[in-house]
Amino acid sequence: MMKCRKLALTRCCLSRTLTPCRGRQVLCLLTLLMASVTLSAVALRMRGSEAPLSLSDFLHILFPLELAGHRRVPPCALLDGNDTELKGPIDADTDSIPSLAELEEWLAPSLLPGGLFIPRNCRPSHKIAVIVPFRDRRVHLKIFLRHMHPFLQRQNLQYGIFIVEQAGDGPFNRALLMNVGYREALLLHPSLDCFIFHDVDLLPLDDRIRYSCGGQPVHLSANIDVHGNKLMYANLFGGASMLTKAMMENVNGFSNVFFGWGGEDDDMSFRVRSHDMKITRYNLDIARYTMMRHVRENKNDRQKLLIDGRKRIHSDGLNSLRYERVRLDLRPLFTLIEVRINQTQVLTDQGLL
Ligand code: UD2
Ligand code: MN
Repeated sequence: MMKCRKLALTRCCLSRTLTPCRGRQVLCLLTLLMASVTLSAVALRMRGSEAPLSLSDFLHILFPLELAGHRRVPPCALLDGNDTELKGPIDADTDSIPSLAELEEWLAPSLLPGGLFIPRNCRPSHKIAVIVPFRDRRVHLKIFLRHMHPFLQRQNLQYGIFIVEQAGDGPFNRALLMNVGYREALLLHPSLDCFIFHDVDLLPLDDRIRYSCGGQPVHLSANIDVHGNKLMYANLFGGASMLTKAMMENVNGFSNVFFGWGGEDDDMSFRVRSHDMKITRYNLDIARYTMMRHVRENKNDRQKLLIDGRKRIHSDGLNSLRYERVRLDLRPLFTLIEVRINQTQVLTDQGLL
């Protein structure tokens, strides 16, 4: 019989007997465990989607398996202001617009399909999803990807970028798209545990802004140039913010009923603060962001939705999320999730129509 040593580990585990694996049984068992996690993910995925699984879906689901190769490396060092890798203030190029092809040629070799990154030299403490609500901002998206991939990789993070695009031309619903991103990213990668909800037009300007969850929710984009480099108001939670999976579950995610501009960030701010959590921030001299130019959306009166929202927390959110997924694509630099939202249905569900 061929020696297991000469076989790939997985083939070894799947061969008729484990005996020849000798000292490698533990590794074999670990691999089998990872395989079973993957199969559960496949099962979950099949239940959660209308479309049949494609090859790209399978590749996506293999993401957690990649972790098996990282068992023996040391944990990634906590990066702080003193780390030589992190230089403090950084520039952002918002003037030149790259083509997607040149970005892919430059960035894709370090990424897995779907824009996933796994550090090679250390075991990351979190698995992070950067969720970006999106529609009609292609120029911003290209500049965002050019800035964010190197930024996140300098922090040695395991991450994926998930672009959640709203189909059609109905009123944009940023918060519902965040819930979709959270749900779909977890279906693809059940081991994700830290979620960063990020506007596509915001670029961090300091390497010390760590994109890694802690014990409290973090409002990242505290100091934005177009907002006069000051925190606009104490409870602000819009722009870029970060929550663990447990925190998201605790507050039932975002509200789904905020169609059109504004209010959804304040509703989320209330959700976390009313669940014994405290919004934290980096110092203003670190939490610096630039916002790319865009036309201002029309403001809406959100007073009533916000006040009533306080009663809706546990009936309006992840547990009432409804959407139709029209596309799931593994692009080289990001995972694209396109969804159609039925505004009438969402509002009727909450007794708002
Ligand atoms: C502020 C908040 C934002 C959100 C919004 C109100 C900050 C820095 N930003 O952003 O988080 O609370 O107010 O809803 O506090 N988007 C598209 N296509 C659209 C419209 C929006 O892709 O047609 C996405 C995109 O990621 C954008 C984000 O939604 O960055 C927020 O929309 P915005 O940039 O138009 O709103 P803004 O800057 O007033
Ligand atoms: Mn904006």
